[in-house]
Amino acid sequence: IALEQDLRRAVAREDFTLFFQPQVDSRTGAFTGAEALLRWDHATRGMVSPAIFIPLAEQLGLIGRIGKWVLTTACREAATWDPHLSIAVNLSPMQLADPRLPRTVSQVLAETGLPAERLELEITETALLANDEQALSTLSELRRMGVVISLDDFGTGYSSLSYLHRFPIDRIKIDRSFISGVATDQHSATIVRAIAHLGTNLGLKITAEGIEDGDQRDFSALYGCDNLQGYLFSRPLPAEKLPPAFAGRT
Ligand code: G
Ligand code: G
Ligand code: MN
Ligand code: NA
Repeated sequence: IALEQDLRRAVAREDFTLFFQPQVDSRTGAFTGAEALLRWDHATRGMVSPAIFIPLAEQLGLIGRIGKWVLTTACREAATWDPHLSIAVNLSPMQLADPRLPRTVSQVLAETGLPAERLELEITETALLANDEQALSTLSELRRMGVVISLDDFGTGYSSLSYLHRFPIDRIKIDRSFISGVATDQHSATIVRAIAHLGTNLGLKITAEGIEDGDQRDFSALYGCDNLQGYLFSRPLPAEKLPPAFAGRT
């Protein structure tokens, strides 16, 4: 299909941009960093969502190159920020399955000068389900390097609890489908409280995603989410539109 050819061309030309969505400390409101969100600005289709082209990129064997570009671009940008701020980068299941990932990450960190502690890699439960042994050894190695591992879209996958037990995970990101209902729907509120309680007691950090109003913010903060992300604070932005607090001191 046409999209396939376009994607091959886009990869060859590195026709992508990264947006950055700021995150804040739930107690102080200060920025803690941002999540990098990939965009493909297609000539006729407009912005194509990664939800559509990442699976295609995996199928076509293009994910390695796209992933490396995202990682390099995100780390290079974050290296210019205030050193308290971190960058979160999404990894697709196939990236996690690639045994070369730790080496790629360590090369990118060396090349960009970003300290490993400032890089957070977001993986999904699906990625863990798909490649158990490989994922375990890769995540352990990344962790040894000092990289932070977070479990994205938490609560929407399969047996979440066994993953928390089995894999070296530092943070969980509670999916926005639960956060959106915390003030209006008892079930959502109960689920968010339970996830935050469980995570905190397992020694994990918790991010609440998709915060759109003050009630969702207050609820998430009250029940132990240390980090908040959502349109209430900021939409995903091009690097040059990030707030002044992101500017490095040099
Ligand atoms: O930002 P947006 O709503 O378009 O993101 C849609 C989906 O694409 C989300 O699930 C997000 O995690 C994923 N995504 C965004 N950027 C990247 C990326 O750089 N790599 C991968 N693998 N997924 C991404
Ligand atoms: O799957 P992942 O969590 O990586 O995807 C993040 C996606 O959520 C991005 O596409 C981003 O644009 C979107 N997003 C971020 N904040 C909000 C929000 O407050 N509301 C909604 N509806 N979407 C959000
Ligand atoms: Mn994410
Ligand atoms: Na998510």
